Amino acid sequence: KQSVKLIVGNWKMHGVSADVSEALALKEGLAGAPPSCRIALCPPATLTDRLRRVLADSAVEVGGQDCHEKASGAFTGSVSADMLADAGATLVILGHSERRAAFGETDADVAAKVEAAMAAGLEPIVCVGETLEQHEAGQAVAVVSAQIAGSLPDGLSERDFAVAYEPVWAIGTGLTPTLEQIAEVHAAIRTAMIQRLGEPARRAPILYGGSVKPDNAAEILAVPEVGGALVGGASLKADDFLKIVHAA
Ligand code: G2H
Repeated sequence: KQSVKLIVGNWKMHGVSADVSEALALKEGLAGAPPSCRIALCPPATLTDRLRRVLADSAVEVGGQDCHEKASGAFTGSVSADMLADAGATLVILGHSERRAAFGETDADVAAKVEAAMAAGLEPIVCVGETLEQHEAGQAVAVVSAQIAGSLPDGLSERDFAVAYEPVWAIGTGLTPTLEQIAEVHAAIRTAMIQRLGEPARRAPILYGGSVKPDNAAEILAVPEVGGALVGGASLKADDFLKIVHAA
């Protein structure tokens, strides 16, 4: 095992105060065996502060799932990067395919949000991925390369950040690409990152996301250029998430 993997749980729009018990169980589960990876949970924004308190004396970080591109203002219903940071977040997922598809976020929107995250001192996790139609047309590399070129703002390589490759057709479906496909797309993403930001972009981990489960995590995390995992459904239960953490 080479570098430290980054394992991020994305709770999506799941989680009320009772689910804080899962974060507590995660902390307790890690107490006996300190993990060799970096771990974060990204709950709905309403639980950011609660999880930060519960996880205070553990190594588990808390992150956001999205942020507005402005720090504050008349944007009813939105949450800014500064607000997430104020509530204890250290990272923020940006450009998730559900945001791109359901909320119409473009690469330019994502780049603006990444800049807001950088200004707030949050580490952005920038998501890219092709749809099933694009996958079947053999366009995965072209699609993610274009998303990287458009979604990563200038100056990002001077900061800590991560990219997540999430094939849209693998999200919440139980389907995953072959290990060879993951390796090919991750290598292409690395090339696109370096073309966009230069050599320093080599440091940023590229996470894989899309139906990561306890039984496939170890083989996916062993693929070259897979620097971690972005885990949705399997991050909601501490037992499953712990198994993935221990596979890293
Ligand atoms: C992909 C992933 C988490 P799941 O969206 O970001 O979700 O693991 O449920 O496929």
